[in-house]
Amino acid sequence: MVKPLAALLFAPALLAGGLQGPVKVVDKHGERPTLKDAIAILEPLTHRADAQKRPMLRIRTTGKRFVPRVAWTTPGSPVSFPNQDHILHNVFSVTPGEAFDTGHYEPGDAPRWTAAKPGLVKLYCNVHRKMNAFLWIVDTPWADVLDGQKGLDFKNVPPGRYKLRLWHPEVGEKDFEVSIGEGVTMGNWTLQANLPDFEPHKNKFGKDYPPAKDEGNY
Ligand SMILES: [Cu+2]
Repeated sequence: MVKPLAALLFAPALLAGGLQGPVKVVDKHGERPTLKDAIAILEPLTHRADAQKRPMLRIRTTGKRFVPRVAWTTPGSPVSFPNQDHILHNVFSVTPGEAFDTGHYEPGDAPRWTAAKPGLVKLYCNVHRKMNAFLWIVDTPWADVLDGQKGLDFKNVPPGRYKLRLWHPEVGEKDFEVSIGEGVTMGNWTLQANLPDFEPHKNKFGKDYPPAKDEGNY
């Protein structure tokens, strides 16, 4: 029986679907043992599902790294950058529409920022050339960083058509269209990692980073 579209539009809360299945990241050495830094975002194509405001997302600087390196939140939700090192950091983004600059900040400080619009924000540190992080701003309730998991497991997803976006720093974005029915819809996805682990970038002034005295400490 064909369901009238109106039923899908107005009754999604009554029907609980789901999307599950393994995700693999493969490179020239074969399948990677972990999905570290992979993220999955599920966006409805056939109905609206508004993203909720999220609690404070903390992206720590520790050991001259951002932790987590890949994260997500929603437009208007707060983000902070606690400095847990014993040195100064300076987080910035030059992503169009999401540019910001914390300036230098001390150990123990945690400057705050709020994302405006959906998209990928690339975060760097103006002091440390090799620090990078990726923050997805998503306008959907369904997003998940896949670290420590074998694959997707989205629950409480109303039936309908969705765009599934899978992303990893060394893969880029791969989009899939999926139809989710009542009950759990299964799938499996393979991502090819063939981009460099570290994308070269300029500092916040658009210049090359000066040679760092402590480059050997990474
Ligand atoms: Cu830094």
